[in-house]
Amino acid sequence: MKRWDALALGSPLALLAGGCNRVQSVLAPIGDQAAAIKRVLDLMMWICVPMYLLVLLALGWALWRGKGSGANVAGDRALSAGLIGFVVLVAGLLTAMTAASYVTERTLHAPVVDPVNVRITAKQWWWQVEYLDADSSQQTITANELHLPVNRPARIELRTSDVIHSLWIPVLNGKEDLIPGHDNVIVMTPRHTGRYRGQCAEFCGLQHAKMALDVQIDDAQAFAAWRARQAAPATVPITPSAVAGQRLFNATACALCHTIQGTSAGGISGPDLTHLASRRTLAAGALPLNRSMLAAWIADPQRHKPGTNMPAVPLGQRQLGDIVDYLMGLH
Ligand code: HEC
Ligand SMILES: [Cu+2]
Repeated sequence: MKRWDALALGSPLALLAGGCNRVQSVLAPIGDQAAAIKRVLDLMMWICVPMYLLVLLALGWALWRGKGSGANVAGDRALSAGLIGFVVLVAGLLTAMTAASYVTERTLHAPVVDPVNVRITAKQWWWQVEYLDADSSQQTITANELHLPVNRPARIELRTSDVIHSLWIPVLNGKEDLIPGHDNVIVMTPRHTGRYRGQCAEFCGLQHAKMALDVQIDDAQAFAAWRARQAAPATVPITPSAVAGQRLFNATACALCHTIQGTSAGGISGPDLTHLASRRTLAAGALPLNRSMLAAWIADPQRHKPGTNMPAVPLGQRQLGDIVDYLMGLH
């Protein structure tokens, strides 16, 4: 069945993709823009693969013919005519590919109606994701995860606060750079729900490879519910250990780098942790988010992501446990 699906996609390459995972594949687009890019790829494959074979055949024929006796005037004349035809064919096909690529580029940048407005700021080495809204109480901020509703365009402003990065969510669109002092915009219109993955596609330093983005496409209802949860202030801790954890968080260096909305923690050099426990990954996809991984991360960030801009803050076992209790309660 998979094989037939792949064939139906119409690309020789899609056959190969049949067996690969589809979370982060240009060959299995789930958005309008990525689908448009893939159509150009398909066209180029359908033109270039046969042309390549044709050239190889011609080469084989020339080698085989070269072994025979010398000139054959009538044959040479047919050969010239054939060559002229071939040149015209090549020029025509190249023009068709250029035109297709131009038209696709235009559609990728076509204006959109009623988009979800998001701003992604790349940092060494994580993504800050803001949901923009005319109503400032609905403006929310998260990190390393992008939630979008299906069948509605998202207009994403791209910024960076340090070096050049590049956002690449292959199932949704091509790459777009995030350049210091120059805002870019990328549009993505997802057509399928599910969990996908993006990553930084421009070498940006030590942990460039661990700069992933967890992408979740939901139906409109689930997306609205997620937005509403994100707009709520942080859960107030109740268990004694979580209460102690919050006190510690605010008393140590954590609060200097991290914001937790509705508390005195207001640092901005690290990811916003207001709804940390609702995420699925830690440190831009470097680790899955669960209790033990969170404890391991806080105890020694450099071990899991060498070079990361989060230092290890000295904590006793008990204190670490309290902070983890507090953070795991922030849904
Ligand atoms: C000097 C600033 C700084 C201090 C101090 C700091 N952090 Fe961080 N923290 C960061 C940065 C930067 C990142 C992003 C790291 C990355 O992904 O490369 C981060 C990431 C995290 C994450 C993962 C967030 C996510 O979205 O995946 C958690 C959880 C976290 N820090 C908790 C803490 C706790 C708890 C403390 C105190 C014990 C602390 N941090 C102290 C800067 C800091
Ligand atoms: Cu990067």
